[in-house]
Amino acid sequence: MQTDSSNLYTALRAAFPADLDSTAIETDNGLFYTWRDLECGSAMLANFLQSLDLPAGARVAAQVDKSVEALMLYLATLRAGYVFLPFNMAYQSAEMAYFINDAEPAVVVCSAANFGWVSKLAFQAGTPWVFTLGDDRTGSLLHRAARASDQHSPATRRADDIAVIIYTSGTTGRSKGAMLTHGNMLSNALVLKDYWGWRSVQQGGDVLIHALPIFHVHGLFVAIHGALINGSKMIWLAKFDAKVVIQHLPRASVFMGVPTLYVRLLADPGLTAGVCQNMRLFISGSAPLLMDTFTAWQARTGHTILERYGMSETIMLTSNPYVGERRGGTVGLALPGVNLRVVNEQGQTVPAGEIGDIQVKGPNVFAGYWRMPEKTVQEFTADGFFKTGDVGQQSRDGYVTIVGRSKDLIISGGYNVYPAELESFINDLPGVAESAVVGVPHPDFGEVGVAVVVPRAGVVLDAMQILAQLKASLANYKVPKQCFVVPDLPRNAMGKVQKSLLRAQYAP
Ligand code: MCA
Ligand code: AMP
Repeated sequence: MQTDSSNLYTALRAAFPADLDSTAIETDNGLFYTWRDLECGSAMLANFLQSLDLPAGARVAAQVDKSVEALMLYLATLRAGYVFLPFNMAYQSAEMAYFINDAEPAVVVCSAANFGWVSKLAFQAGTPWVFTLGDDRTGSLLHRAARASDQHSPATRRADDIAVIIYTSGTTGRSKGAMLTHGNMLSNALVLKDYWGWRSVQQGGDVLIHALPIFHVHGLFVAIHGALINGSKMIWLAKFDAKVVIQHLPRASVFMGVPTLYVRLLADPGLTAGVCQNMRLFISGSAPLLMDTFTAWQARTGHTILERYGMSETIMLTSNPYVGERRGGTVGLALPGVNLRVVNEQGQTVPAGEIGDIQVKGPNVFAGYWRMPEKTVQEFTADGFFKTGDVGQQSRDGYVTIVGRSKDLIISGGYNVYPAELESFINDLPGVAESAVVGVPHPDFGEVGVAVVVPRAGVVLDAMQILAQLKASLANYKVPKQCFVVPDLPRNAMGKVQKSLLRAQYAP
């Protein structure tokens, strides 16, 4: 097959160090993977996927634990020219049923423990192939790929070909699959390579501590593309654990985390300036970093966290500078190539310092929502700007501050929780008249959900039972941390539930 540099894998591969036998990834359970392992392992998986004779544009879905082999599956999907769909392991059957029916993947890869229910859903939806992959190099996927060749030329792909679909829950109704292209991801990775001053192997190289999940933009694209396109080694942690991160900090130079990770690291007395002395850069994003965390980190480690802002639909949009002022409480400046504006309700750009809706345009902005052309049109302005749903302001010197969201969304420990999804589930429970879910501040997760539920006349509801029912059906991080049964919800003159009053009432 012909090679084409628009395939993202080709660009990542071109950045691998000359010494392919040097370590690319060191895991927290003592495994070492070389660059050659990444190249050959992903080649074998790509050859295996291609041997299945999948149709053009076939989707390969993965709901697996974090492992280097799961990363190879992602790289293999890029190489083979198919479309990758990563899913959170926390999703339960109703959530996965929706995604599988909507995306119609040709291949589903799941854990052996979930094979029973995932394969049933997949086969019902018409998926011909279901394989398993464990986090300990077990499972039918590796078994089947073991005899494939370890030589593979990336499939020809254009910059505007879809590489990945990331599902983001909807503020109303159904989850939407954001389609990201090879070009979206490559342009963003190249911008961040320069903007964050990644060091080439000749400059001594960088070492990234990878402690995030790999089914979201942050862990999969920002962190992994960042390391690969700079030929930088990763210290790969299966799960975030503050003690394990601190233990590895002296050998690392870059760390990326959601604010909860910084809060948890600060809570550990082992975090000192000494263990950070070889560190070059701490990056935070996915949720607002509190000023307290920003200043406490500076005081404890001597490092200023660099905060940046992005979305599944756009990858990274803004960043505080690597060289220059990292202004706490802001998400920095629009990245090179990103056209960002703050507009009022009429769609006019507001003067510096005024609050409005953030809209963006650039090579990083996604190609649209999977099979939702009308929704896609709604989310763009007539002149091609994407409406982020974030509300903010931009200072005279370009720094962006996010002050809120026009979308009803709770960001809890870096995961998005959509009140509409929870409310619809709760409203369907027997005896429930209506409900509202709001986000309240939380010292560890930043924000968590609280459910406020009104029973039907004459019904006595048990708040704990409501939470148990949610837990039995939905991903655990979505479950509100508290539930209150009340006689009615506060409404304004238009009859709309006043969530701001509930937030104030139920904040701790
Ligand atoms: C776990 N729990 C949570 C969360 N995580 N509750 C609320 N919010 C959460 N984020 C609950 C579980 O339901 C469980 O409760 C209990 O905590 C323990 O679960 P466990 O999985 O052991 O928790 P953990 O290992 O301590 O996980 C916390 C975490 C994790 C490390 C902060 O949530 C995490 O990795 N967050 C990062 C998410 C991320 O990568 N986001 C990037 C999105 P119970 O026992 O009661 O069930 S990408 C993005 O937003 C963009 C575009 C961007 O800008 O980056
Ligand atoms: P997602 O749907 O997971 O892509 O989440 C994207 C949303 O996360 C954005 O629209 C913002 O609301 C939020 N977000 C990402 N980074 C930051 C940040 N640094 N500060 C505040 N909010 C952020």
